[in-house]
Amino acid sequence: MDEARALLEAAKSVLVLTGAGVSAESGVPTFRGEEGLWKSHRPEELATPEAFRRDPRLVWEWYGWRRARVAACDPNPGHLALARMALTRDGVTITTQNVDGLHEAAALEVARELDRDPDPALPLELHGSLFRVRCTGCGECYRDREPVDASDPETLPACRACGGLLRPDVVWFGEGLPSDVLERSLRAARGADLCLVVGTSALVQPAASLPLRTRDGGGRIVEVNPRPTPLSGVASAVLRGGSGEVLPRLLSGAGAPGG
Ligand code: BJW
Ligand code: ZN
Repeated sequence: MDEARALLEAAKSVLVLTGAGVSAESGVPTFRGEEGLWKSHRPEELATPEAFRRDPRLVWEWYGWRRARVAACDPNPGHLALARMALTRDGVTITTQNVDGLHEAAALEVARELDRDPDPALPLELHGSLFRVRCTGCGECYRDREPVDASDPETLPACRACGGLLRPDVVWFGEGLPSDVLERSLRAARGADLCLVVGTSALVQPAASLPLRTRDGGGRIVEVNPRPTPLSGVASAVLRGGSGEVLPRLLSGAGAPGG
């Protein structure tokens, strides 16, 4: 903890990379591991464009269920501590693999409390959002939090512009990440003195290689995760524990400008 704090205090620019584990203490299931979402659903059945083409009803059933579950969750002390850091010191970028919107909710909550603009704490969403849809016909993309009726192919969400079938605006296996978001994340990773990696198994590319960009540029890596990952061996400090408990301790007093 002392080593991690010192690295954080010395850093002028910090990239925070988060994964499903940062939302675990909010009640959002992770993907892999004992309680993971993949336990009951094989990824190749549900999180690929082929699966959606084959059975859009099944895929929407899963996403509808996840939307409803996430909509009932709130940011936890880990999200709030990250948002507070991003709003009270310069040079912090949060980039997330999560599609649950909880970093954004935390940014809005802390910005309101501090009477600031939430922008510096809004995350770059590498894998899209559960609460955005994209039309498979005309490409229109918009925010949408409506409950999904996936009981029948006829009731699936339809585009307000052309009536075409909508899909969740998330990134499935084999699809490219949104290029602007990826580009900004890569730039932030290359320029960071410190990459704080929180709650990701670091198995899914290209997100998992962002911390290595920081290291290749001479920066350091700090990991927060109860379990080892492929990044643990290259991290300068590893904090084993849940991020809802570890981050508030790590980041208390991290509001001072870096340097
Ligand atoms: C806690 C905790 C607590 C628990 N506190 N922590 C290079 C090499 C090999 C393969 C590839 C490669 N490049 C691309 C690939 C293929 C593929 C890939 O990476 N495959 C690997 C699995 C081998 N990548 C892709 O296909 C990507 N696309 C791509 O690269 O396209 C290239 C291209 C270019 C040009 C044209 C076309 C293509 C896309 C990847 C998309 C991933 N999508 C998903 C689904 C998103 C939508 C949805 O949510 O449904 O994203 S998969 C899923 O995994 C989801 C997650 O964001 C992602 C990462 O998971 P994450 O967040 O790490 O969660 P878990 O569950 O794995 O881990 C949780 C962690 O939390 C654990 O470590 C716990 O210990 C910890 N934890 N409690 C802190 N309280
Ligand atoms: Zn359309």
